[in-house]
Amino acid sequence: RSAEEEASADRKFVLVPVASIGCGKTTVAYALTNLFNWGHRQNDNIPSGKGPKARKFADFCSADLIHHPAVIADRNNHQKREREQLINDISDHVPEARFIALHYVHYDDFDDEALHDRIRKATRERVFARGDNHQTINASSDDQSKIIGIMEGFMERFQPIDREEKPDNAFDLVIDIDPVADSRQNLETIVKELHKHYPKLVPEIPSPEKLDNAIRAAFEEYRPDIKHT
Ligand code: IDP
Repeated sequence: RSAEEEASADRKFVLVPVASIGCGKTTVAYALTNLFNWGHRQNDNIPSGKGPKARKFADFCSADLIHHPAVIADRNNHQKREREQLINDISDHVPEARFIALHYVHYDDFDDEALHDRIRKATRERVFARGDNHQTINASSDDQSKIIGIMEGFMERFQPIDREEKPDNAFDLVIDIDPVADSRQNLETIVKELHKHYPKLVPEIPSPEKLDNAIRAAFEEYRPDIKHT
């Protein structure tokens, strides 16, 4: 293909959060969808049933790319094997897809334990404030220690992005974001980075008022579609 064809080719983007529970993934995903009308797939909304759930999740993401330039693959993707599965399964259907990581940084090469404590504090506070407004975690009725246990599991299994090695070297771009920061701030970081690297996808940075409104609407809309018992 000529350089011109390459430049005008339809690009398809998959935004891949890499996170633990309570980092604000779904809130930011709603806000991005409000701003840009992209696809948004929530792993927690896929009923378990016949066939592997991970494959179904990837297939739904691929399907969204038929009508949207971008989709947010909303699950924790905190392990390399999950990222590899997602990238491989979507690429099978959408070979031109480009992958962008929304990396909620859990390791900073400085004092990881102190960082983990800050993340624990912030995410627990958010999850317990969320109460039962979630598909699988009922923070006000379930035993607190059980929920803390589930959240710890994600923290312990978390594998940071390694840009040099497979599978993370398949990411076109890695956007580092702060799990402890407000979702409003993280939204702005993401939008600015996307605008800088993909001006066709994000032709202009929305005004501060638009970013505020998108986050406010995300908090209001935040109601799980289905509830697992
Ligand atoms: P997750 O998808 O990463 O698990 P969310 O469900 O988006 O995280 O957020 C967890 C809870 O924290 C939700 O109740 C959400 O409304 C709340 N939350 C998200 N971002 C913020 C924030 O910036 N400040 C306060 N609460 C927030």
